Amino acid sequence: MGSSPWVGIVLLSLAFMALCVATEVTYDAHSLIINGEKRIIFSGSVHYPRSTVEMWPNIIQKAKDGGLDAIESYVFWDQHEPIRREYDFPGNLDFVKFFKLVQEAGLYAILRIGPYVCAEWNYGGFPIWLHNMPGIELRTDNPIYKNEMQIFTTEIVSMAKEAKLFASQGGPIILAKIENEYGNIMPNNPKSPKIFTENLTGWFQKWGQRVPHRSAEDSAFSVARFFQNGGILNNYYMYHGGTNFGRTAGGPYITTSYDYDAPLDEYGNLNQPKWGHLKQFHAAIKLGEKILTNGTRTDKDLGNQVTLTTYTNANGEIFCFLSNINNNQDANVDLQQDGKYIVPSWSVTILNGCNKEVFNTTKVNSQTSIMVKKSDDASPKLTWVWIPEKKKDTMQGKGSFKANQLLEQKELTLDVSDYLWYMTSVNINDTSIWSNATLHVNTMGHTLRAYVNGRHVGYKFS
Ligand SMILES: *[C@@H]1O[C@H](CO)[C@@H](O)[C@H](O)[C@H]1NC(C)=O
Ligand SMILES: *[C@@H]1O[C@H](CO)[C@@H](O)[C@H](O)[C@H]1NC(C)=O
Ligand SMILES: *[C@@H]1O[C@H](CO)[C@@H](O)[C@H](O)[C@H]1NC(C)=O
Ligand SMILES: *[C@@H]1O[C@H](CO)[C@@H](O)[C@H](O)[C@H]1NC(C)=O
Ligand SMILES: CC(=O)N[C@H]1CO[C@H](CO)[C@@H](O)[C@@H]1O
Repeated sequence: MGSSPWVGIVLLSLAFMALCVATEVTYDAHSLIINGEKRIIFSGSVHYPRSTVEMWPNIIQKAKDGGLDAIESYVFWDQHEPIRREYDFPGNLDFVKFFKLVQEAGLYAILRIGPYVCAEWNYGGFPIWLHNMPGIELRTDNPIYKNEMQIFTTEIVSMAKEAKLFASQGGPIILAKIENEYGNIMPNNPKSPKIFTENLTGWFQKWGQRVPHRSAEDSAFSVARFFQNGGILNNYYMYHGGTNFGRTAGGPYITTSYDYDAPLDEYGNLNQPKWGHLKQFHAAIKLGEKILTNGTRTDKDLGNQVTLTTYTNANGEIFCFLSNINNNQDANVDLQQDGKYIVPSWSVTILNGCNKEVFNTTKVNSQTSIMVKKSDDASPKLTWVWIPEKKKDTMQGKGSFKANQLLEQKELTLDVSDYLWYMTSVNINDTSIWSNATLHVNTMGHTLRAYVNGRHVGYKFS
């Protein structure tokens, strides 16, 4: 067959390109430019240690099906260097494998190295040995901290480079970020595009508090507002929240579930209608990608908190947003030859060509799923398991000892336990005083429980 060799050559060269070709990532004031194309990027946070390795391909695929272009994750220092200079990347800590799966699914990746990540993670991702280094001051211009930070960051970047994870090496990582939520330095650089790293899909859960919920409509509204205002990359925090395994939950009082009311629930199921509504929203915004990233914007105030935003490019193509941020009045907007629109209160309508309504944030067309939890009689019954506190480790192997003051708890417990018992004895002979005694404890601790003669007499939560 005459044509066979030709087909063979084409396939070979494509495979070669897929393996080796670098992705060029640059930017201007209004866009992220990937291989010369101005792009709008939808990204979602999925933290690899908050699910199992077995769950990763499914979560990543569902994120792609939901219209994401990229997956973002922090790197969790405390997990990777639990003991100083002893690095660990087994099982669901294998971030290289995670990012490779992201690439195999055809998605980009965003790497946020920290080393401080916050993330409702135990001690914000800092290892406890770091806290206990003499003379250290975290997240400041402190030589001890900076040295440790540099060594860890270099380790992570070297691993990513070795695995060819960066876009310049043909890998998926188009953006990388150092530090996190460093409050006093958020300068808005007019030369770089608007990137939102944490538009929240919900909120984290605390013990004893109601389950957080953010509606699909409100999530879509806030992200639509970001694109109306010139945004080009939105990262959902979280797209899949997952689970805080072991002692990884931050404090105080954050639960083991980190479901977050995210588009994918704790177990990786679609959280409908949020997942579907955002998917439709992504598709609507992508219709205007070329114009939004390479056009000029004008805002027209239509009164009563209603705004028409028009993007126009050099070819005269247009793309519009109609927003109504009035939270109790719907608006009737007449755009003359471009049509009449009802813009419900607290909503954004997207108009392709400025005359065709392709999406509005309040109209949820995707199905609502109702999860039914069934007991699985075929499998062995789940039972409660108790794990005793590691008392010996807790006291740095010292068991109990005497002190005449409250102690620095992280240093003493090495964070293997949240608790520390303080015991003292006082002889009070005058029973009239005893019947009305007050216990004063000056402490930064979050929780205090008091016992007198073995009886629980009270507690205080901060
Ligand atoms: C952006 O628009 C200009 C015209 O203003 C055009 O020459 C250029 O090719 C466009 N760039 C991209 C990346 O589409
Ligand atoms: C948006 O909402 C309005 C008012 O509820 C409705 O008339 C319109 O059909 C919706 N548009 C889309 C694209 O869902
Ligand atoms: C309280 O009583 C005990 C024994 O009855 C005695 O040894 C002690 O000195 C008394 N303490 C005070 C403060 O009176
Ligand atoms: C208990 O002590 C407080 C002050 O410490 C005082 O205000 C209160 O009246 C006392 N109550 C009784 C029943 O003695
Ligand atoms: C919860 C949250 O961060 N939402 C923000 C998402 O982006 C829009 C537009 O910038 C903000 O208005 C929201 O507050």
